[in-house]
Formats: sequence, structure tokens, C-alpha cells
Amino acid sequence: MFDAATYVARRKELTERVGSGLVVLLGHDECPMNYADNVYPFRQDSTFLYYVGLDDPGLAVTLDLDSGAQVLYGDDPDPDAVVWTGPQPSLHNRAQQTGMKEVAGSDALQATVQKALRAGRPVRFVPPYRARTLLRLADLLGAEPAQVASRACPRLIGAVVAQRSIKSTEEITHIEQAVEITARMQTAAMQQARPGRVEREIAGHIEGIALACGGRLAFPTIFSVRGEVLHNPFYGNTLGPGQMAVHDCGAESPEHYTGDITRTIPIGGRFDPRQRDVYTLVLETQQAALAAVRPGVEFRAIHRLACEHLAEGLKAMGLMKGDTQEAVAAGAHALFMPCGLGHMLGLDVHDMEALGEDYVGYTDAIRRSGQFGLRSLRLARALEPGFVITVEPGVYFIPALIDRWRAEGRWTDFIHYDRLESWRDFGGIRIEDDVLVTETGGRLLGPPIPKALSDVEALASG
Ligand SMILES: [Mn+2]
Repeated sequence: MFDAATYVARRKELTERVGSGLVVLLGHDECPMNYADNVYPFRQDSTFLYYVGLDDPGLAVTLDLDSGAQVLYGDDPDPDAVVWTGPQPSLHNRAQQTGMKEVAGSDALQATVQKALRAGRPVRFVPPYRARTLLRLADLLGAEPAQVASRACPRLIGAVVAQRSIKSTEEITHIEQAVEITARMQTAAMQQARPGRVEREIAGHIEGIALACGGRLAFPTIFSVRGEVLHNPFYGNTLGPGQMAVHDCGAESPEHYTGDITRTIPIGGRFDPRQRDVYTLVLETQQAALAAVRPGVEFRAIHRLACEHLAEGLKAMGLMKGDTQEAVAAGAHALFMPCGLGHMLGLDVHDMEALGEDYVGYTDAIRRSGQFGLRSLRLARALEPGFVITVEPGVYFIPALIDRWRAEGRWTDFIHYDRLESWRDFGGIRIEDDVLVTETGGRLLGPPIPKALSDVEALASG
């Protein structure tokens, strides 16, 4: 974790932003996998990590914004547990690490919350996404579980989003460390993705790199020759010559900051002419989008620019037709890119998504579109210095979507359905990098990761 001063300053800023009431920050408990004592690897809640930093289960914090009291709740280790866990720090030691003085047993939290409620004071918490946290909040509030989510505090959510959106220099260092590990994973996959190997062999090797570098995966790796399935968790295909593997992976740094990088790898080491055309289009689109990153520009405008770039290229390939701007305004290009151009990145790979995507990526003035494709854009609002974002255009040929749109007669003015028949088994291509918004533009984070067509071919052909 960072120095205590970092967490003290973050909590002070939160206090000033929110103003009054009792803030309750719940850390995570262990989460059983198949029986109580066999648990998933522990992952702390990211908002708790941000304000408290303590990476252990069973902790909570209250910030009394009126009195200034800050209390860490938890339990000192059971002396007998030392057999299983080895020596563990006391609650007091933990409090010192995060710059807090006052501690209390876990049981005391209920009384603190109930006292605030009885006094009619606002009890502020962020939306729970784990069942255990939801039930704990229900218990603390004396509410039905179904009522808890609606009592999450928009003012607290807004303050947390405002703070976590702007990455400090020390956070950027950790994100770059995560991207550096992720770069090794990408390079290794390019070297190992040979005809005859099975996807899981590559996925397993990549996961090992994350672990060996002191972190874990930030999300389940996508490594698939079925790249048109956007979040494909299946690793059972054998790599065949002439196929492409979409590889979207990210490591966490030891401090839980994440990387999120995608490359598309030609199996056998050479893209065929059609693959080259689409790869070049996606890469040029990404470069155009990256060049447009600067403070004050709405990310939805960069998304639109990227979509127009793709549609223009698809027209040149004979797959789309008509006026490019009209086609994109109508959403016809979403047949090929049905998702958003990118998202924020930080302690979460989709940073702060648990707080509510519309709080993170939208504002009162910039509302989410209901249009297919555009409605999946996670980030729309204007960029600010200190934002860390992904830029990840792609082109996908999704047979089920092509068939449905064709049957519905959708956008026949903009799409050459007949010509798409020979592209049904093409798969997909995505290229993704992580970018810091600076005062004047954007800076790619981490080391250069091969993406020029000839560099990727060179690595993939050994
Ligand atoms: Mn991403």
C-alpha cells in the first residue's frame, strides 16, 4: 500500500466533497468457492482500497463527516489461528498503516450506524455488488435486502467518482507497472500461438506470468480464435494456420492497479490479404482515435470519429455503402463494431463500474444513448487530465447478428449483405491500448507492445 499520508489526504478530500453524515466503507470478506474454508483468492473492494488501502478481509471504516471521527472496525486475530495463517498484524497496526487512530470490534459497527439513523443523520454508502456486502448493509440498516441498493448515496458516489477518475502520479506508476506485466503476457502469447496448440495452453501460460510478476489477472483472459465473440471465456479450440486469435488480457500490479491490452495474432505468422486489410483499418482507426485524445474532448466524439473511420474503410472494402456520416448516425456500422471505443481504467479494469456506469461515464447533460452499439459506450463525457482510458476499436463479423439484421432488412442502404456471406467465418480483430490524458493530449502507458502488422507477424512467426 501507499504511505498513510496518501489515504489520510484522500479521506480528507472525500470529507470536504461530501460534507456531512456518516460514510460507511465496507471491505470485502473471504468468499467461499465450494465450501467455507476453501476460498477464492482474496480481492479487496476497490473503493475500500482507494480510501483505506488495507488489503485484508473483514474490515470496515466509518467516517463521521460532522465530528471528524474516523474508525477502523475489525477483529484482532484469534491466537489459535496463527497455526493456519502465521502471525497477523493487530487491528491497531493496521489502523496505523492507513493513518487512523481509532479502532473498534466488528460488532460495534451496527451501533454506530443505528445511532446515526436514530438521530436522523444520513448514512452514506456506495452500491453493493457482492451478496455478502448487501446482506451486511441490510443488517446494519435494519432494512430488507431488496431495499438496500436504492439507499446507496448519489452524493457519495459522485464524490468517489470525481476523486478516483483523476489518477495521481503514484497511481500512474502502478498502472504502468500493470501494463508492463501485461506487455510481457502479450509478447509471450505472440511467440507461443502456433498452429496445433490449444488456446488453453496459451491462456494458462499468460496467467502464470501475471502470478509470477506479483499480481493476478485483472479479469479472465480472452484468448480465442472466435474473436467475434466479444467476451469469449472458452479456451478449447486448437489453433489452425490462417486463423487469428484475439488476445485481450490484463494483469493487476501488486497494488491492484490494472492493465488492459488487446492484440490480434495471425496463427502461423502471416495475415492473409483480407486479414491484412481489416487489421490495417483497425490499427489506423486506433491511431486516429489516439491522436484525438486531449482534455476537453468528449470521448463520445472520439468514439464517433473511430466509427466513421471504420465505416469509411468498410465502404472501401465493399462491405458498406452510402454516406458514411449518415450510416454512423443511424448506427449501421454497429453490425461490425457493436461496442464502445473504451472505458476508464484504474483499480478496476472497467474503473468504478460497480458505482454505476452512468455516474462514471456520463453527466446530467451527456446522457446514454439507447441506440444499439452506442448504448454500450461506457465513457462519453469530456476527458480531463489524469484520466486513464482504453482505446480499443475492433471489427467483428458476427454471423448471428448479420443474419438477424438481414432478415429484418435493417440498414440495407448502408450494408452489402450479399458480399458479407464470404466473411461469415472471418472472426474479429481488436487492438487496445491504455492511455493517460495529459494537459495537452494523450500518452500511451507502459512499454511499446508490438502492433505494427510486420512486428506482430515477425513475433508470431518466430
Ligand atoms: Mn478494455
